[in-house]
Amino acid sequence: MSDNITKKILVLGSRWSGKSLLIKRLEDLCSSSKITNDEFIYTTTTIGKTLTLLKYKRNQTYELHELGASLSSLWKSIYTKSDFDKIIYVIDSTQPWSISFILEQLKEIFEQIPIKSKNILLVFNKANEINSLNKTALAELLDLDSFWKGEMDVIETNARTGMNLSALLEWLIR
Ligand SMILES: Nc1nc2c(ncn2[C@@H]2O[C@H](COP(=O)(O)OP(=O)(O)OP(=O)(O)O)[C@@H](O)[C@H]2O)c(=O)[nH]1
Ligand SMILES: [Mg+2]
Repeated sequence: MSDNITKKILVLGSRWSGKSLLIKRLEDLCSSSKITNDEFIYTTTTIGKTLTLLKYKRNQTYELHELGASLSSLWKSIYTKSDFDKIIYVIDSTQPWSISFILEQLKEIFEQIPIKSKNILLVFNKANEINSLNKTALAELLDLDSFWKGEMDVIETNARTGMNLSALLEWLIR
């Protein structure tokens, strides 16, 4: 008999970066009733925190705790109260002007949450949109190589088209 595994995942990131849509996509990927590609999935701004349980195979449960960006001033009081196995930080690739703020936020999170950088995933969402920056350009703007010595994983996704969603799920379950 195999042991049941439950992992707690914190999902953070800038406003409208696509956290809720990515979570819905992951839920769909793990369920048997698949959303068709042309089906539009609606999300609304997350106020406070949402918890989504992702069931993978028969014995694995992933608790996805999304903290909405509209109340980011309260994040610290929420995330310092619990322990998390992994963090997914979602960045909107079409908004390079918000990168300096994101960098400051990431440094703060890293100082306040005791977690190894290999358990943090940066998701460059809205990739392949007409006005998006690519992975190389965003990694440079975020100074990833010198600040985190390239230890943090990065995945480019598009929650609308479903691009790289399986790579995101693989990172989660590994
Ligand atoms: N074009 C495009 N739109 C996206 C993508 N991902 C999300 N969106 C859209 O961006 C908007 C915000 O998405 P949400 O998932 O609600 O964003 P969020 O990060 O949860 O936002 P908060 O809860 O306010 O922090 C919605 O209109 C989504 O449909 C993407 O990859 N491409
Ligand atoms: Mg949301």
